[in-house]
Amino acid sequence: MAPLAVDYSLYLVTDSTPPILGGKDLVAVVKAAVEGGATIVQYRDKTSDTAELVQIAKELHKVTQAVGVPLLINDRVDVALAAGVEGVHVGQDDIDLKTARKLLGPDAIIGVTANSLDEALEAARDGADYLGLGTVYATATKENTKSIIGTAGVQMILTELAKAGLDVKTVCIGGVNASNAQRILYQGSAPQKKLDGVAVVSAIMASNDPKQAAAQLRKLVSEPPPFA
Ligand code: TZP
Ligand code: MG
Repeated sequence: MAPLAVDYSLYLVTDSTPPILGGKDLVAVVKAAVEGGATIVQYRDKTSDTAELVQIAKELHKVTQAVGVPLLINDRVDVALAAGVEGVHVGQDDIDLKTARKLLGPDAIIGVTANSLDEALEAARDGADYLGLGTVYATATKENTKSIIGTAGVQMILTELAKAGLDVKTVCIGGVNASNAQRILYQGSAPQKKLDGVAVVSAIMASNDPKQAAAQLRKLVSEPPPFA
């Protein structure tokens, strides 16, 4: 299991594609984001080749290590091992969780995408450190998202995980931004956070001021919404 101290509250997932990153520099954006308040980072890159992935992951790791923020790699256990980062995030079509754990060891942070209750229960039982629940809201950032589960779907999965006595961290992803982050995180019944964090791509990566965007989101996820 991952170290207890992992803070999932503002989880940044990177995107290097022009519609999101624009002409900005990936490493500079991640540096600004972690300085602004992102608490954990996933390097997600579906286009670079393996050598490039390892090279970029090492550059990102320098930036995240400087502020004590964990770096995970999307999909690729081999890249995570080569770059010496803290963990991976795998989807349902990637390497299975048990194999990833065997390769990375007990201290690695391993997260799994869960789109349904069954996927969430299985990943939690198999020892995922956290679940990425979603897609919460429709988003232009990822094509072919399996299904939109909404906050009701997230709430249902959280309730069933608790009933099953499964202690796993949770974040949700898909269409999260400064206008809805608090509501999603606290699910309308503050002061208790219902999820451990929110994961965002465009809300930070597409911003012209990623440091400020991260700082604003961090502030929002760190306090209950005023209507609660
Ligand atoms: N997985 C489910 S939705 C998504 C991923 C990687 C993209 C979320 O992007 P955004 O810009 O935060 O809506
Ligand atoms: Mg994947």
